[in-house]
Amino acid sequence: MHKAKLKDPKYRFIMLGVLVFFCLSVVVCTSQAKADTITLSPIIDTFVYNKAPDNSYGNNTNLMIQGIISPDYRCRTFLKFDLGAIPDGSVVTSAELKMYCWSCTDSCDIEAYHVANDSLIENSMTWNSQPSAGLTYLDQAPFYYNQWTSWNLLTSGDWNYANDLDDNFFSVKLALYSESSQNTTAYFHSSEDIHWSYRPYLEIEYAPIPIPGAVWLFGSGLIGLVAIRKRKNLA
Ligand SMILES: [Ca+2]
Ligand SMILES: [Ca+2]
Repeated sequence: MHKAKLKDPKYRFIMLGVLVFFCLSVVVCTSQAKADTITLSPIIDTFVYNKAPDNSYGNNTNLMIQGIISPDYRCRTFLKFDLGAIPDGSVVTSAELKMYCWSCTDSCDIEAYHVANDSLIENSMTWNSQPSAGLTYLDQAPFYYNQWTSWNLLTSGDWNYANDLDDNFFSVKLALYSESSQNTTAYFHSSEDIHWSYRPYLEIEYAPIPIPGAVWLFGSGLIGLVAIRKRKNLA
C-alpha cells in the first residue's frame, strides 16, 4: 500500500468510517444471537382451601389443586418467583412452569393465571385473602399420576413479562379448569418436600437486551453527517 495514500486525510477518514460500521455490526449481531436459560425455584408456594378459609398451608409438602362438587371442596395453588437475575428489557423466548403430580384421582386440565398482585405471603395467605382481581389467563395443561405437568406461559400471548422483569416478581395461580364442575384432587410436590428433584420450578430462556433499531439508525446517521461535514472541510 502506498504511504502517500495512507497519509491522505480523505482516505483515512473513509477507512475509519468502515471500521466503526464493522464494529457496530459485530455488536448488533452478537447481542441478538446470544440467549440464556435460567431455572428458578419458587420463593413462595402454597395453596388455599375453601373448607378452611382462614388456614394457610405455606409449609405443607404438598401443593393441592382440587374441585369436588358435593360437598363443595376446592383448592387452588399459588407460586411466586424472583426474576431479578434476568436483565430488564430482555426478550423472553420460552417460559415453562413445571410441577410434579405424585397423586391424583381423575385427570383434567389445570389453568395458569398471572397474578398482578405480588404480595403473596407464604405463611399467612388463605382462601379469604387470595387475590381475586388482576388475573390474566396464560395456559392450561393436563396432569397425570407420577408425571410432570408443564405450563407454557407464552401460550396465550397475554403475559406482559416486561412488567414482571421491571418489578422483579412473577406470581401465578393454578386452579382446575371449570373447578366448580369437577370431581378430582391433584397433589404436587411443593418446595418443602424432601424429594428436591421433584420440586416445582420455572425455566426461562431469554435474549439479552437488543440494541433498538432507533439507536442503530441514529448511529448510522451520525456517521453519515460527520462524513459529509469532513468532506466539506476537505473541499
Ligand atoms: Ca411452601
Ligand atoms: Ca409482578
